Amino acid sequence: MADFVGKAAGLSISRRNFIKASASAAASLSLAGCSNSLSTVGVDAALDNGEKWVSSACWHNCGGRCVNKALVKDGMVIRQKTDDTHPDSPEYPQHRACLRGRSQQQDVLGADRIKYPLKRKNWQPGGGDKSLRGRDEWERITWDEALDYVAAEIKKAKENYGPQSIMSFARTGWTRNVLYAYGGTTTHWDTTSYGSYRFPWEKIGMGQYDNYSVNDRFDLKNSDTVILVGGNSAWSAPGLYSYFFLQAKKAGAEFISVGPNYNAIAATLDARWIPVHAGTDTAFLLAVAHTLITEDDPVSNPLIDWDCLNRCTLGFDAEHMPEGAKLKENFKDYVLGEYDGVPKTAAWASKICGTPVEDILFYARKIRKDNKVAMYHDYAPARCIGAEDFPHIFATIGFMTGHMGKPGHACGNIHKEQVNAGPALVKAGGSGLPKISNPVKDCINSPSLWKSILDGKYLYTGSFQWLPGEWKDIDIRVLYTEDKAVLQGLPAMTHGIEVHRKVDFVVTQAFNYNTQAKYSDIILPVTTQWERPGMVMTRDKEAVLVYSQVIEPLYEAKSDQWIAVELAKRLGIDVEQVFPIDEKQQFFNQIAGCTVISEDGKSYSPLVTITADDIAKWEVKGEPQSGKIGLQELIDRGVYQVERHEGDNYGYYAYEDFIKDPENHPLTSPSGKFEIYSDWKADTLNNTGIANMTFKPYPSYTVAPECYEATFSDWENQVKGEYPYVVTNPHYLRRTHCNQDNVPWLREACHNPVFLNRQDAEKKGIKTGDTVLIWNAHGKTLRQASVSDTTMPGIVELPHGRWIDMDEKTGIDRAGTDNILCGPVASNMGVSGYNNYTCDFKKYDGEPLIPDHLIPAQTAKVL
Ligand SMILES: Nc1nc2c(c(=O)[nH]1)N[C@H]1C(S)=C(S)[C@@H](COP(=O)(O)OP(=O)(O)OC[C@H]3O[C@@H](n4cnc5c(=O)[nH]c(N)nc54)[C@H](O)[C@@H]3O)O[C@H]1N2
Ligand SMILES: Nc1nc2c(c(=O)[nH]1)N[C@H]1C(S)=C(S)[C@@H](COP(=O)(O)OP(=O)(O)OC[C@H]3O[C@@H](n4cnc5c(=O)[nH]c(N)nc54)[C@H](O)[C@@H]3O)O[C@H]1N2
Ligand code: SF4
Ligand SMILES: [Mo]
Repeated sequence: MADFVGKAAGLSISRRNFIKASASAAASLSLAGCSNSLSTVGVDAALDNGEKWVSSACWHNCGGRCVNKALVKDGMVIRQKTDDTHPDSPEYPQHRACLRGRSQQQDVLGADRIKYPLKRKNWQPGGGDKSLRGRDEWERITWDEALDYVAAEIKKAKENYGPQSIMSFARTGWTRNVLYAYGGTTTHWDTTSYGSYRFPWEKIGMGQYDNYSVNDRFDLKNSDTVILVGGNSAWSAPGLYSYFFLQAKKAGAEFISVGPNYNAIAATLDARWIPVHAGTDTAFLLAVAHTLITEDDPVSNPLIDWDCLNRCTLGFDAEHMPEGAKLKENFKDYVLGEYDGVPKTAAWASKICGTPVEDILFYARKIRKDNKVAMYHDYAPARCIGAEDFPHIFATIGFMTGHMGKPGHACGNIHKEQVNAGPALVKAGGSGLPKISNPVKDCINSPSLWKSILDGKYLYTGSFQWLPGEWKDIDIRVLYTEDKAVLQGLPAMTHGIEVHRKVDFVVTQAFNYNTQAKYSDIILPVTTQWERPGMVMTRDKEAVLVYSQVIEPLYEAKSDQWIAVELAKRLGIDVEQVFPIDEKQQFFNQIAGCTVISEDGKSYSPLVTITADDIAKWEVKGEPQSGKIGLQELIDRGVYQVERHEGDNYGYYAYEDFIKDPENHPLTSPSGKFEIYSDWKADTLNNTGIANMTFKPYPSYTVAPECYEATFSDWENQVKGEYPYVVTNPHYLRRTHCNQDNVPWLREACHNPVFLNRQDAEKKGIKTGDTVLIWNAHGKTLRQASVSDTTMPGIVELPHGRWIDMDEKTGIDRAGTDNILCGPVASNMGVSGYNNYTCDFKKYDGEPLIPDHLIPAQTAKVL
């Protein structure tokens, strides 16, 4: 198999053409789906002998799910393409891949693939020289040796210190299931994508994260105004989401973008920019509420939808308080300053959020009840320390102005594909594997995870339960990482590295030499999804993707499940209990279980026609069934998509029934209404002990431990402190988190600078291209500057996910790694402050950085 990669070097896409194409895509919109130039269907008519297009997975956690195909000849990939299964149209759009999907071949066939099981040179059972983790050399070992070592270390930890001394990190969790069956492991809980939306907001009547809180995509064009509060779909949700916005733009909608930068989607849609410091949206929206309350006149200037507010909510004013409220306070009087003497005026908010007063007034007047407005947010504003009340105030504003439940009006989240909200029209089947539960209850909140392990104690608040905090001892001995990037992806990486050099044993399953692998003792090489039987993934609500095996496993790589099974055998676990069926059967079950909605929009029936011959050919267990597409046709197409048309039965308006008739269609809160006042919320947040902030039962403004206000040493007199800038971590076009960071084409197309505001940079004599040192109390990192006016003054945008490159002598990371600077700081809900931690920066006087694409790929040095 070794010459596979040599052969693949002759891929027929030229690097120059790829870079040219993807750089211009990045500059304009970054997503293939928005250009109509690629609407040719059936371009592969003239395939050479032996060539075959195979539907190839793009499986990372980006939010998109696109059609990617690999042209395979003699077992080798020679080209990629995207969706040409049908002509493109707004009603029935193609699912075109972005630049990352189209470069997947460079990830799968990368120089950094782990070829064999590896053992760190200075590792000995028990740890060896642990300080060399992350900088040691590697020795090739056999699979038997590797698995025996891993099993022995796990057994030792469990026997000597209990199963809670093993910490497992996994997304899918095949090996984790084995470890659960073996006695369990400590885990962590992380608000990740959702920030403060991870809270059970359904208890006050809101949908929780990733619910369908807005309308079907066909309704977008009915809005006159579309507001995006912290969303940049052009980078962070490639695929159809931006394409849907373009349809609304064509239909005449005006766009407004609220956030700390004028981002790519705002520019594409020619949106009006309302600048808001990161982490201060709650203050901004409180001032919007103040403006609505003080300017509203039901007759001469109707801004507020009093009918909606009075029928559907509790806690807005003294006349609509919930029974038994502990605090005799209501939202309206708080906003007017009745309790603290501070009216939450536009001038008050402007000092906090940096938004000009006239922009706040403009926003409030624009969302008046009679305008057709869709107010959307992605979760970036919720991924801030102290963003606890952002979801509550966002929905409160929606109910105040009545923008929900009817055509053209919406208020809610549009994370990933959720801008096309409503129940899925086509669904994937389950794999048929059993769920294994974890007997160990220890579960640590992410921001404090590494520090807790170093300290040997942590604050237990349950797993996403926000229980009253209780300190517990913890003694972690083994770190087992599967398909998560915890060292790279969690806050406080400096502590993370210390932890990785402290524990007895670190093992990682990895296909490339990523950060987790680098800081391990044993690396178990896994196959990528291109080397496995296949998988079904869902896309937006209109499609399922079916990916097939593209190539044979490279080198000695094995699937995660194979590893899990082998480990189970060594740990004495009954394999049948954890993996009663093999990977091919699991793939088959996912396909056979796909269901599709009927044209009346009511019932679901099997999607795929499966014959007795198919079952025999696949050598799986199953029953013949009839559906809308044959098994082989589905495999060949790689996608099944429900065709939409205006007036079809798949429309959806969030909150429609509730707004029309709240008594008979109650929300999920105890009162059945949307609770602007909730004692449960305040009590839960105020008792976690994670931080000492005090929250009110209604949305209010609170100052967080690290945030914009913390950039001042004297807030009253506006004197800046030691770390005068706020950092945000945009999810960057070049990567999905840390995935594909090493792909040469992507590195050349997207340079991964730190984005700085022009005035801020000029004050420090920094120009675009200069190497900049960025630092704070948690660490130091370097990046090349990109200076412009699209970043607000006071904001430093450091793209998320760059693989660490720590200079051990200086303690400076040369990669611009976000979590070197993002520290172990959280507010009461345990939200990671990915978008509002503080820093300072200056022009670096050491050796300047060279562009990432000129740096050789990070590979394991095998002796
Ligand atoms: N500072 C900062 N930190 C952040 C964020 C931020 O904005 N700022 N964003 C946060 C968010 S929103 C999220 S969702 C998280 C994401 O955090 P993670 O989910 O941990 O991030 P990924 O980079 O997707 O990690 C996936 C890892 O699994 C590996 N992998 C992929 N496929 C396979 C496979 O089949 N088998 C095995 N064994 N390994 C595989 C990849 O190589 C990669 O190392 O990061 C969070 N971290
Ligand atoms: N290319 C790429 N796509 C991805 C990912 C990736 O890593 N790379 N990750 C995927 C995942 S798991 C996630 S969670 C999503 C994340 O998706 P998003 O939350 O949309 O991603 P971000 O890029 O962090 O932020 C979007 C915009 O919000 C702005 N913003 C940041 N902080 C604030 C704030 O406090 N208030 C306001 N109003 N705006 C703010 C940012 O400046 C940015 O322009 O992306 C998904 N898609
Ligand atoms: S990275 Fe995401 S958006 Fe890009 S092709 Fe893959 S699935 Fe689609
Ligand atoms: Mo995320």
